[in-house]
Amino acid sequence: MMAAKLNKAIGLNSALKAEDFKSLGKNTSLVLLCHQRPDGDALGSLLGLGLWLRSLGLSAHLLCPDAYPKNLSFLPQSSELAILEYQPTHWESMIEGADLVVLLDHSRRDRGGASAAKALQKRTGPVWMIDHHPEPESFDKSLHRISASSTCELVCELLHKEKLTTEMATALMCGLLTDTGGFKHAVRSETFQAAARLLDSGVNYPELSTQIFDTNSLQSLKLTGFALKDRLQQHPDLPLAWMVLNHKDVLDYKIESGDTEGLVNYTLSIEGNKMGLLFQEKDPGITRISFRSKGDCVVNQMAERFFSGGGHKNAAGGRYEGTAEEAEAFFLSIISEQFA
Ligand SMILES: [Mn+2]
Repeated sequence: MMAAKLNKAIGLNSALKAEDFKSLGKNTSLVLLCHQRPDGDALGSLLGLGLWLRSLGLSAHLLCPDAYPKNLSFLPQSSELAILEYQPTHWESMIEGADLVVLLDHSRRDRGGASAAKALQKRTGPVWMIDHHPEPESFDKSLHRISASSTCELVCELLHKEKLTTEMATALMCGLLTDTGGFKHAVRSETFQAAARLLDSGVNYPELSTQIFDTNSLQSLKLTGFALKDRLQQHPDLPLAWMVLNHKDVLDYKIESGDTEGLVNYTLSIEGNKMGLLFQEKDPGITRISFRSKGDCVVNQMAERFFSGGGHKNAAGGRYEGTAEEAEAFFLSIISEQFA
């Protein structure tokens, strides 16, 4: 009885299957929604699942809360993605009134931004969810596994018996590649099984990997050089390195979102390190912090407890009200106990 109650509370008694989508009537109005500041996995799962639904003859709206990074606009059919914040009233009423809403790559109703959260709250119809982030809310149906590398891997699981076109497979491979940093972390055997199947569905892997990873601008590469030379610090006693980009750095290097993508990973590439951080003060007095870690070194709890953030065990984000240097000093004051 207890177990059944618990399962109901976390939505495990209603595992989402491909058949659930296939049994929808052709006139069903569907909205697929990813999380704010969408990344490769958010867009990949949105397009991968969305294109498959359309191949069934269903008309699915593929919705991002806000604009996606330019370097992902190569994804097949990305012009089909709608941006909620460009037409908030229209999309809020769509989220509220659609026959079915599916959340992708997030499992808490506030992760799609305030506008989507408001509409989801008013909504009385079903909401389904496919995601791999910890601590999901309850949904009418869901496919949720923290152990999965990516939401795209879960979409592959959902569609394991379905035929995938090259476009669907390319979108899904994008999520596998980006959420694992090029198959470097968070992988399990199912990840490679999914990747093998996507390759067999026609993905041009060298081209895709170039489009995803070889996208530095000259400016962002020079910023990387500066950050490595002048801003990278190693803790004297702990397996930990970090970089601080203050507001002056942001202005000097004209840092835009995307320019610092991947920068934090250098902190973990130092032999023996288990944790790495990047502090960035994009707006004066507000510092965003990226946390990365390896193995059993967990960062999402710290991000949540001290930096109003969250995320995965080994990759999280947060913020601090203060300059980058103040955020750094606060972090250093609390960090010893994390390694105690
Ligand atoms: Mn993801």
